[in-house]
Amino acid sequence: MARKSIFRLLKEKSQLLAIGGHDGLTGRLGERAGFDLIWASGFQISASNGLPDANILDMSVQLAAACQINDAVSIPVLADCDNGYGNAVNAAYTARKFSRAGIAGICIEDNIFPKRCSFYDGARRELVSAKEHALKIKACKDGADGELFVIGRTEALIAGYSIEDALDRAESYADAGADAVLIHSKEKTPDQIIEFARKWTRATPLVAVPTTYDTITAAELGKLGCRIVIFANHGLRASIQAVEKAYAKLIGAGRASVLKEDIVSLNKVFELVGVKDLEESERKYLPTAE
Ligand code: SPV
Ligand code: MG
Repeated sequence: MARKSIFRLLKEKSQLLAIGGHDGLTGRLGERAGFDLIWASGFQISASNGLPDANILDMSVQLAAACQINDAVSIPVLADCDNGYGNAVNAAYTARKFSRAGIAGICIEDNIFPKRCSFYDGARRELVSAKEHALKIKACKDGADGELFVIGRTEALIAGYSIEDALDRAESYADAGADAVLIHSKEKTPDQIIEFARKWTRATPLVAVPTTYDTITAAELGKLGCRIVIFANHGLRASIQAVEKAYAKLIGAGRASVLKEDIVSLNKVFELVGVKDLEESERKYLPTAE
């Protein structure tokens, strides 16, 4: 069955929930849990390479990870394409490559190149001008091969700008043709997002990433007009905690059975990666001994 587009899913459902992934397995677990989209998270892809989220990995590595997820799932993949890996020319090429690879959507943020993860401390964050980013979004829409859902993301609130500045930026990204606008915040409460959403008058849907303001529900964000909610990195963080605990137990006990209650069975892994299909193919296509 053909994979549904994000445009189509947004017509069918009032809200889409995305879960961060970085490879085929994390994508598949997200699909099985019932999420609508897999967010090919730059943060997670970087972390899974043991690297910070700072444009250290290049576009082709992010594309390969998004393709790995795309191949493992049948729901759409929404790829975090950071700042488009350069200027509007780089971003247009990014849009073409991701769309040709069958990735359903991309998200482009107004951080300068190289970017730094929204949550890292340090020097005042610099953004490209609203005009430059709006043109970048237009370049992505024009550069895509076929239907590509393009999210224009503003880091205005992350960079310490006012709600009004964030609204101005978001409006210019909507005017430039963004299919949705992601408004990001690193506050512990959702107040900024609530104020922004209440003042948002465009028809362009909003996207929220409730990582730090984590008590608000997706349903509450939906009432504010957030048609897409991205739980960006929770799989990664759950697995780091689980693996750290298991390793500590194992090295302490020196006996694998100590982890009986903490790990899935081998059969569960076999099932997740499709060993039944492998066996079926072997029966069908490999010659049997005479
Ligand atoms: C990511 O998952 O890489 C994101 C979301 O961009 S966040 O890390 O919250 O900025
Ligand atoms: Mg990111």
